Amino acid sequence: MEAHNPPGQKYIPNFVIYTVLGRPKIDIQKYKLIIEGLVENKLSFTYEDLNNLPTIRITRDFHCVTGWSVKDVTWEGIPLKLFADRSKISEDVRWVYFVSIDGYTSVVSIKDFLTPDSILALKMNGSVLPLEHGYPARIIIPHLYGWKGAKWVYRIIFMDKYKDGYWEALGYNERGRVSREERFKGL
Ligand SMILES: Nc1nc2c(c(=O)[nH]1)N[C@H]1C(S)=C(S)[C@@H](COP(=O)(O)O)O[C@H]1N2
Ligand SMILES: [Mo]
Repeated sequence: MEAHNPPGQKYIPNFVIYTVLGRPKIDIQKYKLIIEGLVENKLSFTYEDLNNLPTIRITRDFHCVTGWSVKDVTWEGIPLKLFADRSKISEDVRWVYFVSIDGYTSVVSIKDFLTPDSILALKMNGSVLPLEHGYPARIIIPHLYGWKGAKWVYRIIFMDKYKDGYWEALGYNERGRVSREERFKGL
């Protein structure tokens, strides 16, 4: 889909599955997505609730910061902006922090979060998101490196101050934009 291959990336046919903290067990009856932080309304969604929200479908290349990319992955999910709108985020919000069931965390700027093709993905390539790719729900922000896309996400926290997630604490970049090769901190 993209006009140019991004700098420093090589295309491979299939995803490498990353589970730095293991593959969690999911009890879908108990699953809840919590929207909190600097919001007027704290929100909670069951998996059924999520499946009743409006979705968009996007096809984008996927880029891991370690140098591999996969062409034309199709995702279907809820625009992340919907969660910001419905919870009424404060105008002081600058960063958004994701917490996953496996204990993984990541952080993105509010600007990247509110991009029209930033989604909470429920489907991948036409099927319900496979467990290893983040079922029941994962973050997909196609213009950022893959590590920002928390799988098995269950808390979305709006913040004024920046806070490191898992990879950011190990030296990876705050923004993580692919086009600018924002791989590491201190650029
Ligand atoms: N919860 C969780 N989310 C995660 C990861 C992880 O280890 N745990 N790895 C990240 C990294 S580094 C990448 S590149 C993508 C890979 O997505 P995939 O495992 O669906 O291929 O997931 C991201 N989200
Ligand atoms: Mo990655």
